Amino acid sequence: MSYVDDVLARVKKQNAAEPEFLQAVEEVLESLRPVIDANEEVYRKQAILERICEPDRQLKFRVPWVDDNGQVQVNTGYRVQFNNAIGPYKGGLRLHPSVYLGIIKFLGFEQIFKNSLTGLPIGGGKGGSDFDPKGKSDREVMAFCQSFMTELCKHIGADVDVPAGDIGTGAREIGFMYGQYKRITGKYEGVLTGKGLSYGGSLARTEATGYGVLYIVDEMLKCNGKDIKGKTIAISGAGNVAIYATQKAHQLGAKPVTCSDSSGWVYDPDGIDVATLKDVKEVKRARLTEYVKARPNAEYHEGRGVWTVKCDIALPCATQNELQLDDAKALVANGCFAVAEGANMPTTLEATKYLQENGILFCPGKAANAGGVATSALEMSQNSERLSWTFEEVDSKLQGIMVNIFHNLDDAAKRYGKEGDYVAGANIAGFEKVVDAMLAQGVC
Ligand code: NDP
Ligand code: 2IT
Repeated sequence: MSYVDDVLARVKKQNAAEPEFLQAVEEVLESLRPVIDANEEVYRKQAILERICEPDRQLKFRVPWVDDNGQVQVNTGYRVQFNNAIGPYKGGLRLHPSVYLGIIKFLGFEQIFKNSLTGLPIGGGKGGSDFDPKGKSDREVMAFCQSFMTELCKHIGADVDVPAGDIGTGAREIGFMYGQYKRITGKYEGVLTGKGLSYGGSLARTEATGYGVLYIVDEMLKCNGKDIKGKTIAISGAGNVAIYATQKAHQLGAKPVTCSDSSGWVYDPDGIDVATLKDVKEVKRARLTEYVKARPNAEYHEGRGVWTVKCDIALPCATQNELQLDDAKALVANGCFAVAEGANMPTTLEATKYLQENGILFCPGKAANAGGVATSALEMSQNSERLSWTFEEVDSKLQGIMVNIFHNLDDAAKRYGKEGDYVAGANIAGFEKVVDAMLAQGVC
């Protein structure tokens, strides 16, 4: 058996109950085959793939907190510190009832390669809890965040592991966690990113992931002789990534016409109105039925279906495996020509294969949504030098990083005879830097 097949079999056996983690590993290892084949002897002897697929450590802990009725609630907290070959562990905290170890491991694994692609010195990690912030009072969210950080603070630090936001963790949660970290450790340091502007946050971090998706799509289209101006875009999700992807799409002259949440989706033929969407989701924290009340031409549909809308470009920005084979078929049939993943692993393996085989320009999440973590790394730099940069400075660095990522993955794909396969390109380019650092640092 080839080295890749050996390791895949081992990972499948050891992690059989974690389908999302296996999916992420399979995608990466399959596309690394040409690199591994070219270096098989060294990599096998050094057990590079076994080491990269096994987290440095996985923390799992009890998070007890008291609800508004005086009842004690218990959630499970996680932090997976996956790989710090090129920098301190870095990655978000997901708060969602679906969270279990397999979700955090898949996200942490993806983060290794994504963070490497940014060109900045950050390793891969991820954390979170099965706590659901939806429907909780601010006091309950604070109680949870304080309890979560009471344990997590023992394992993180500005030069050790720097968590940030993800699904369910926004500015409010980061603020509560930062306050608790400071209170317990006495340290005022850049231990979290996505902080508020009054206490060390970076301008443009809130917008960065969504803006970054559009910057890389713009570059991908340009390099393929196309223009984003005037294109219709279908976007899923209605959270941080989706909102700012929508905003930047408008700014670049495209027309984003959809958004969605876990209950249903909206089609707005006049183009999604960002101010209304922000009011519904960021201020009222309400369902999308509220959006259509304010926009009479818009339609609300229960359940899934956002990918049935006719569009030129599709940007899945909600969650894993939300774009499946049937959705991919509908997109192709409707003339869509580009897909970029704002979310982490939103496209199933079969759907990705179908899209690529049908000539769709497909930009994978570890490249397309890397603008968020890249700007987090810029927040870390500003914290270290105790300065803050202007919005324009951060935004222009972000643009440069996204354009650079695209060319790195384009070049890596070409070097291995896989021109236009940006999934392979992203995995190869991300892997090369990490493996170089691992080999240089010896067996660890
Ligand atoms: P938010 O919590 O701000 O928004 C998530 C959105 O996705 C909400 O509209 C939510 O709907 C929807 N959603 C979540 N889970 C599901 C589900 N199971 N089914 C259907 N819809 C769902 O999160 P973000 O926007 O920050 O994150 C979105 C994606 O982007 C995630 O995959 C995240 O890992 C990824 N990402 C985020 C980055 C960031 O900087 N925030 C950086 C890079 C990637 P509802 O409110 O109904 O749950
Ligand atoms: O998936 C991701 O890259 C994030 N949730 C952002 C991580 C970060 O550290 O900013």
